[in-house]
Amino acid sequence: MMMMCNPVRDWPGGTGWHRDVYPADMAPMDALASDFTENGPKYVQWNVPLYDDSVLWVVPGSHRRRNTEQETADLLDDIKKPIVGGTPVELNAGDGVIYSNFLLHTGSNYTTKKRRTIHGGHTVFAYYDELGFTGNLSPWALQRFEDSSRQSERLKDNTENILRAVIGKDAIAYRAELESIQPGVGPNGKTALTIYLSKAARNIRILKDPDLYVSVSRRKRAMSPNPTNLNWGSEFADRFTPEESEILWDRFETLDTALQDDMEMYEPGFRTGPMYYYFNELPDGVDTESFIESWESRG
Ligand SMILES: O=C(O)CCC(=O)C(=O)O
Ligand SMILES: [Fe+2]
Repeated sequence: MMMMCNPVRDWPGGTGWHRDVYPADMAPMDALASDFTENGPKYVQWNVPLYDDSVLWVVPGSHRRRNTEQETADLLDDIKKPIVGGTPVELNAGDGVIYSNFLLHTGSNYTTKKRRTIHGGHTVFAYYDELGFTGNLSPWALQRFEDSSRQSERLKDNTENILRAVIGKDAIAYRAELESIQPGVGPNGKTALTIYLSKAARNIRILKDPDLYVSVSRRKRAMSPNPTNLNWGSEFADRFTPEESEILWDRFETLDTALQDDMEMYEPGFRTGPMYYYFNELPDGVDTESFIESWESRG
C-alpha cells in the first residue's frame, strides 16, 4: 500500500505507459495472459482516490494480450504520449478501480492539483515484511492481517516443499504442491507457476553464491520478497544449503535457457530495458510435464 500524492511541480507525461510486469522475474506475456484468462489474476492493483482523480489512463483489455504493432510503434516514439485505445479512468472521491498489473496504463500527467489516492496491491502470494503497524489497527483489520500472514507462511512452506520435490525428483509431490499453491489451477496456470519456480531457484542460487556474477540490481531483486511471483527473499533462501541450491539450479537451467534468446531484445511498455528473456513468446516445450520429464533426461 502507498499514497499517491501530487508533486509540488508539474511533471508532464507522468509515469509513461507501462505494464507493471518485470519479464525476467515473471514470464513471457503470452504465458501471463493465458494464465490470466484461465485462472484470473494473481495480482491486482487498486486506486482509491480521496479527491476526484482522472490521472490514471488505461488500455482496456490489454492485460490479456501482447502490445499491438501500433502500440509498440507509439511507445517507441514517445512513451508519454496518448496512444490509440487509451482512455482516462474518471474517478470521483471515494470511487475505486481495480486493475491487473498486466494492463497497459499510465499515470498520465502529474500536476499540482491535489491528489491523495490510495494505491494498494492484492496478491495470491501474500507477504508482509513488517507487521509492526498492525498494533494500531482495529480488531477486525488486525484479524485480516493475521489471516494473511498465516496464508503467507503456508505458501512459503508449499514453495519449500515443491522445490524439495524437484530436488528429490518427486513428480507426484510436485504436481500435488502446485495444487496447494493455487487450488484448482489449470494447465496454463501451472506453467506460469513452474516458470515462477525457475525464477525462485535462480534467486536462491544468486543469494547462496556471493561470487556468482550478477548485477547489483539483480542481486537486490533476489533479496526482497516480491508479491507478484514466488520469490520470498533472503530469509527464505536460507531454508536451502548451497549444495541444494546447485541441484535445484541444475534441474531448472534447461527451462531457464529455453526462455531466452541468444540476442538481447527490447519491447517498450514493460518494466525493463533490453534483455535476453523473451518478452512475449512462450517457447514450445515450456510446460509443467516437459519440465518434470527433463529431470529424468538430465540424469
Ligand atoms: O499514478 C498512477 O495512477 C499510476 C501509477 C503507476 O502506474 C505505478 O506507480 O506503477
Ligand atoms: Fe503502474
